[in-house]
Amino acid sequence: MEAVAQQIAERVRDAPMVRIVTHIDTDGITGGAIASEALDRAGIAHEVAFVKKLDEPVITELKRRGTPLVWFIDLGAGMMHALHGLDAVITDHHVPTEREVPKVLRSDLMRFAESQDRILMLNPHLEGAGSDVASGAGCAYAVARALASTNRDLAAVAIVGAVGDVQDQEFRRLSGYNRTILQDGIDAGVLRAQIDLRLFGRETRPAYKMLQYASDPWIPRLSGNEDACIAFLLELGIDLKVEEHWRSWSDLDDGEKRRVVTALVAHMLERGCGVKETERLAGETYTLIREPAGSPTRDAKEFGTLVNACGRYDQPEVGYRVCRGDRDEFLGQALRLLRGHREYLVESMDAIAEAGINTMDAIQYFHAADRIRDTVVGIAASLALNREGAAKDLPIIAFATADDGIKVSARTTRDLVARGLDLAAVMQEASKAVGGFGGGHHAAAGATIPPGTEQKFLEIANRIVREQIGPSPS
Ligand SMILES: [Mn+2]
Repeated sequence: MEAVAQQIAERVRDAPMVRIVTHIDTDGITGGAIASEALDRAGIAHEVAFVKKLDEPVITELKRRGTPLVWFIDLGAGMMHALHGLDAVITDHHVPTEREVPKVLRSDLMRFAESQDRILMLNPHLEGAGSDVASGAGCAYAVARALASTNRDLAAVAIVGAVGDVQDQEFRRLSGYNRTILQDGIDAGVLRAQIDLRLFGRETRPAYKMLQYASDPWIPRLSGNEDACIAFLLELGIDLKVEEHWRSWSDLDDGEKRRVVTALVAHMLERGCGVKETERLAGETYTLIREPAGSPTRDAKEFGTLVNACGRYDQPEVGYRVCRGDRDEFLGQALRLLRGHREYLVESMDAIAEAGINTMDAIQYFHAADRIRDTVVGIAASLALNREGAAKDLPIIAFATADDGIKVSARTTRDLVARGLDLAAVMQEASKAVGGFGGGHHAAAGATIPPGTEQKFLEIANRIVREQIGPSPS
């Protein structure tokens, strides 16, 4: 790994000018911040550009500009075939589209390949590893680390990128190269990893709110029920408030936390939750220990959500500035964007209620048209699926209008994935059939399709889902 990153670092060090091109999600923004910080520290001239996706027009423009070296982060792997003629390095963890990766030079945890052009790529897939062993930010961090060992403090932001890409979700802890990054961060005194409740909002939400918004796992009678959450904690003798301050989960002492976790486990098991589901309450959590207690940048998951809100509303630079250390103007702006995002989600739920959720025999769907922006429709679909009273036995498919067609987002539960549902395959196949493209993960996937093909797309998706999961057990 180190040797691989070293070669990219040398390439970067020799360049008179580097153009960083990165994605607008948390992973891309954190990766851009790591790369830029490392280049600044090394005195290497560079610029940072954020793109929603890397497509032909973006690549054509990069070629036209003739920048000495382009550094792609969290993207590029899917466009290898279109990059000929560019001088570029790629730190990405997406599946490379070009199968015949030209000349593999090294075998390590990750491999580094050199194509006929001067394109170097660092990507876990070249080693047969999955996407989850490192994020785009993590791959960028590897290069930063190779530029100077003193860049280990950047591990904190790299972990925010990994968590932002939910790489800790499946196993409730990070794995692969992410663990090397984590250890670097611990050694550098910027990170702490500990087993704790995994629910969102450990630092900034009142503890009862954290329970109320629990969705992974869903806690029967508590999720979505404010009064029940307050009563639950009061019965355990937890003080909810100290003077005017609502205590967050991080404000509770170890004894209080133990009491709550023990009671939550019993609560879930008594209400028929499986052991596997109940276990999801706890997992490894990541704290940026140099950030002040109670701040939105202290917990990696909360930090990631903050940064993501910036990208979703076309302000990736704001999140980027926060990642670069701004705790003043840009943090304020980022918090406003996050608040706006939460309000937008509430409005999105209203838009879904108005549009209505329709049902086919194997799927459910809604069409938000231009009422929900394409960068948010996926979360809106998740929320609609996780709402009290929602039908969880069918995957949900959502449509929204985008610049380049109709954006499709699909979400489902872990239960259906366990029964064989693979939404990535559904999105890929159904979109291809109507002249679009798509992919993603088993439980969360997306596509872009030409306007007017929605009905045909739905029919095909419905058929594939039926084939994957078979007849309903009921
Ligand atoms: Mn990523």
